[in-house]
Amino acid sequence: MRLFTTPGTCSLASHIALSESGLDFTAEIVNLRDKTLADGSDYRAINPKGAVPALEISPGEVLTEGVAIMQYVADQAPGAGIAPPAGTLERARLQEALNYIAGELHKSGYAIFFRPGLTDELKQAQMGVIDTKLAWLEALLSDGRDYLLSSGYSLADGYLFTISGWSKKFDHDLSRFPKIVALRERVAARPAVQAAMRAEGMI
Ligand SMILES: N[C@@H](CCC(=O)N[C@@H](CS)C(=O)NCC(=O)O)C(=O)O
Repeated sequence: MRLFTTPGTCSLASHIALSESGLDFTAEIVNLRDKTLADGSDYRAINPKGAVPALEISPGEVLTEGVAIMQYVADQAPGAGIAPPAGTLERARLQEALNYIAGELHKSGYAIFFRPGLTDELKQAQMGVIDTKLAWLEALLSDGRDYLLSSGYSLADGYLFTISGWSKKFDHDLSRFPKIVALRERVAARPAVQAAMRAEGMI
């Protein structure tokens, strides 16, 4: 399989999932500015949406959307234990967390910071939006669990780690969410996470 990824973006979450899975894959770096691959070819020939991540499962069979990619990967490697079995309530809890991170935190939250020409006023207002979204996850962790699912580490933690990593880039203060900060430290210490970050030149 080939993962199309860009360092510093949301595709790190899919890279982490693949790294945790133990499946065979290669990572291809996409230049998102001009939508090209390392050999200069047009990335949109792989993913017409022009966004990362994309996973080429076999020639011509390309899966897009991070939440779909991560769960496909987890289901190919059930022994890795990064997603509860399909059909269980715990799997629905995983989908609940993934959907929240994708829709609320990623696209309606942090992604706004990437908009060109964002004024300081709008940036400050968006910090408040993100704080509200993070507060729900902080509350979820208040029962003493180490990860977003009470059953343990899952795809959702790799995704939260990836997206909340943008706080540093945009001077957003994460210290008001100590349980999320502690979760981030646990995720960062995982060998598979370090391998994915190293492969993307992030550490
Ligand atoms: N709905 C997609 C969104 C992916 C997305 O927003 N990717 C960003 C990087 S974090 C991207 O490729 N942006 C460039 C573009 O859309 O042109 C998913 O969840 O996978």
